[in-house]
Amino acid sequence: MSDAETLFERIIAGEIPSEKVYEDATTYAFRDIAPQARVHVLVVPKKRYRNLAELAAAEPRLLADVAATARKVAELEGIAESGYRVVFNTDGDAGQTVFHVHAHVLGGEQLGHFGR
Ligand code: DGP
Repeated sequence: MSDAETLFERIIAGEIPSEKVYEDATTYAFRDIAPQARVHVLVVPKKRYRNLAELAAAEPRLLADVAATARKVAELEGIAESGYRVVFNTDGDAGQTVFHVHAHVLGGEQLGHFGR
């Protein structure tokens, strides 16, 4: 992977503004700029991996941190009881656009079934 900073590294560093929802030592959560549901928050590990597969293989404990932050975001946003969706778009057919692994936390309304 190139050493060039990704968009999300610049957001984590505060070089690009974002609407922070939660932050801890290893993860950062902020609102998606183009929300696809009433609640749409992105959770990123501060350390960059390209996608879920690379994160899971290299640092499963950091993946667990991302999952814990997704749960924390759901609690903070008041959707933990009503239900929510967590999505990791991974490479081409999934339409991943930012190659710094991130979980989409979606909810706050009845979500349509996903697929094509
Ligand atoms: P993906 O397609 O899974 O790689 O998701 C990337 C998401 O990042 C997409 O839903 C839009 C969001 N996004 C892109 N640029 C920005 C930005 O500058 N700020 C914020 N908050 N979100 C962004």
